[in-house]
Amino acid sequence: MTIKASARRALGATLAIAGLAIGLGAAVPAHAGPTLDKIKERGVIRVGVGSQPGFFSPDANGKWQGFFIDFGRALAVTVFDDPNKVEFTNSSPQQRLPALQAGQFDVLLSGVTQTITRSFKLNFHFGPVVFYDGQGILVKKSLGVTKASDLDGASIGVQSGTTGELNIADFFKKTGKTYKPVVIEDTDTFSQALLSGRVDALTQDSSDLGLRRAAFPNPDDYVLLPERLSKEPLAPAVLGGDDRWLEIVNWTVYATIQAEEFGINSQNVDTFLKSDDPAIKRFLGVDASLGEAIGLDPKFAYNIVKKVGNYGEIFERNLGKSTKIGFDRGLNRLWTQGGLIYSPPFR
Ligand SMILES: N[C@@H](CCC(=O)N[C@@H](CS)C(=O)NCC(=O)O)C(=O)O
Repeated sequence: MTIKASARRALGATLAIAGLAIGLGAAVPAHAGPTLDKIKERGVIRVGVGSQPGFFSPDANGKWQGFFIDFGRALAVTVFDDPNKVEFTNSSPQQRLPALQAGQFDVLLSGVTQTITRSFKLNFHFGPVVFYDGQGILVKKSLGVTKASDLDGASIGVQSGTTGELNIADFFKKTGKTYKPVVIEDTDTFSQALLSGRVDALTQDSSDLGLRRAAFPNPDDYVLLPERLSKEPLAPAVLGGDDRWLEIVNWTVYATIQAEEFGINSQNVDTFLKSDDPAIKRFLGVDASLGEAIGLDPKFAYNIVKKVGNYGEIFERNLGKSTKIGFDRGLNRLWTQGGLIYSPPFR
């Protein structure tokens, strides 16, 4: 046997094995992952949330509404093509992290800040940031304080189990002034503490404070001080150890963002089904190759946009200028418009 012939034979064998592997790869369904298996068996996704109207709250009919709720519904569309196959449970900031660790939730969509401690000590993995926030301080106007660095000796309510506890302590260490922390777990008691005069101020994610202020009987008696004490990137949190579930959460959020980047929304999505743009064809599943490759319904992004909407619609409907909350998009604008909201490519 010549060297050439044996090399040719070896190459042939390699190609045959490679061909077999490719063939097998195409025939074997993508591995579902333990969380997805459990969810499919149960028939519903379990999501831990809070209770601030605008972010998450049941409406008069008991149906959950809000910015974070819509991402839970989008996840239910990815998994079941049904935005209602999701169960929301209110849990305090103190209780929700241990509850995720204990497996009571498949995901937290409760304004959880991504931090290194939560990644390493709690074994949480975070999906894409859905809301870039920062910690603020809400004071009674009658206190006469216009900036946080003027606060001295004030009693400040802080919610237990939140990043707010450390941030406010850090802040006063830096200013060299004093404050009296009043640590409160229950979210209604927290608001009540300011309304009743038990504390001079509340500190929390500024979005949370904005939502509370909007719900107060006399919002104009309270002012959100201009400083932001911290970075609070709010992201979905899942328990580490199930990459596939994390990727489903990731790409569900990205689908809402990518749709906004393409200018596709719940009202016009059907007109885009006729688009000649290959990227849009892949995104909407008109070209099914992408969905087949990732083991999801090729139309999962189409279904999300059609049934829940794109990121901008989710923001505007729950928090935007047309609502009584009236938040600016701010950092939560698309990257193409000066914000930080960005989707990796669907290819
Ligand atoms: N982002 C902070 C605070 C979490 C938090 O308190 N989130 C707010 C929503 S942004 C909340 O749950 N508020 C109480 C509630 O809605 O029940 C953290 O991760 O520790």
